[in-house]
Amino acid sequence: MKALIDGIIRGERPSLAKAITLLESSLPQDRQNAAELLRSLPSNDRPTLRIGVTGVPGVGKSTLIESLGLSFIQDGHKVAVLAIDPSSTVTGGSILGDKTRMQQLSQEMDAFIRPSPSKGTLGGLSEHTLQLIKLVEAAGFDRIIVETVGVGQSETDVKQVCDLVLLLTMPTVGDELQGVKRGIMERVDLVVVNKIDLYSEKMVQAFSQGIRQSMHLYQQDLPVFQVSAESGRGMEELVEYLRRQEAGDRKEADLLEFRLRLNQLQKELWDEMVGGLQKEWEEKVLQGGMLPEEAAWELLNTFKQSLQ
Ligand SMILES: Nc1nc2c(ncn2[C@@H]2O[C@H](COP(=O)(O)OP(=O)(O)OP(=O)(O)O)[C@@H](O)[C@H]2O)c(=O)[nH]1
Ligand SMILES: [Mg+2]
Repeated sequence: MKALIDGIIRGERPSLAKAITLLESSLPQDRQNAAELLRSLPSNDRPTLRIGVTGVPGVGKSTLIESLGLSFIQDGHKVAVLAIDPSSTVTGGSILGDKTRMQQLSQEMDAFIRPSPSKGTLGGLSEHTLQLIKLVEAAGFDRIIVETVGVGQSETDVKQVCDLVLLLTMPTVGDELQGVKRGIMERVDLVVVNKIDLYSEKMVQAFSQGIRQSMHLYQQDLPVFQVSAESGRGMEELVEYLRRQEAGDRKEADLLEFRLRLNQLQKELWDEMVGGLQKEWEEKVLQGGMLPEEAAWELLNTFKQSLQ
């Protein structure tokens, strides 16, 4: 364990990979080691910035993140990208799509890209996202970008663990404003209009104006940027803005972590308890000495007596 932690602190990839496997494993022994690992990770004293990027599928999140990531690396930062992949909920595994899409970034020494399955327990975030963030921060990554598809509650979760949430959108035909709804707007910190290379200047301005107007309805005044993540147009202004941002209050993240740990602990306790007991009592039933109902009652009574 000590060797693993030292490896992580030195930012060594094999150690990081090993730790992630541990965090994502469901074997009881691994769960115990994962818990110990999380407990022993030193908290990072270098300031880190966690940026959540949310938006509907295909709006250009990965393309934007690649461009942002490369700029951060040029500034001397180490960049970790955690892509929450909702499609993998069905298959149970992560697709590698994003890794291949962020081709340039994934070749950088100072970048770490991790597609992460969304387990569904916390809406958009995988139950291990926060733990992953802590892990990469301990490994010296100081710009953490979390990619999530903006559906339903997911922004809420991103907001809980990130310092800054960026809503990515693009001009739409007609007057439907993608993602600009109450609830969502309340949980984002800046709006970025992407793919401006595909639309006329007039359309882009009208769309951005629409966003500003609906923000006013909710008494909000968030910065709105217009970019083409693909061609790089407008990216410099966005990067400049992000350079000035600092980590915010992380109370919510701490609370969430506490809740996660509690959940995990309860589950482990329960599994351990029920697992052991179940076996013993199942045998009594299977050997024909008892009916299942009798076994259940006797088990309950034994338990009650033990409390007295
Ligand atoms: N023309 C144009 N195309 C873009 C721009 N940004 C992204 N794209 C294209 O849009 C498509 C989707 O981009 P992605 O970055 O994969 O989008 P995403 O939001 O990460 O998609 P999911 O991960 O599937 O949710 C790709 O074909 C990109 O090349 C842009 O600024 N202009
Ligand atoms: Mg993507």
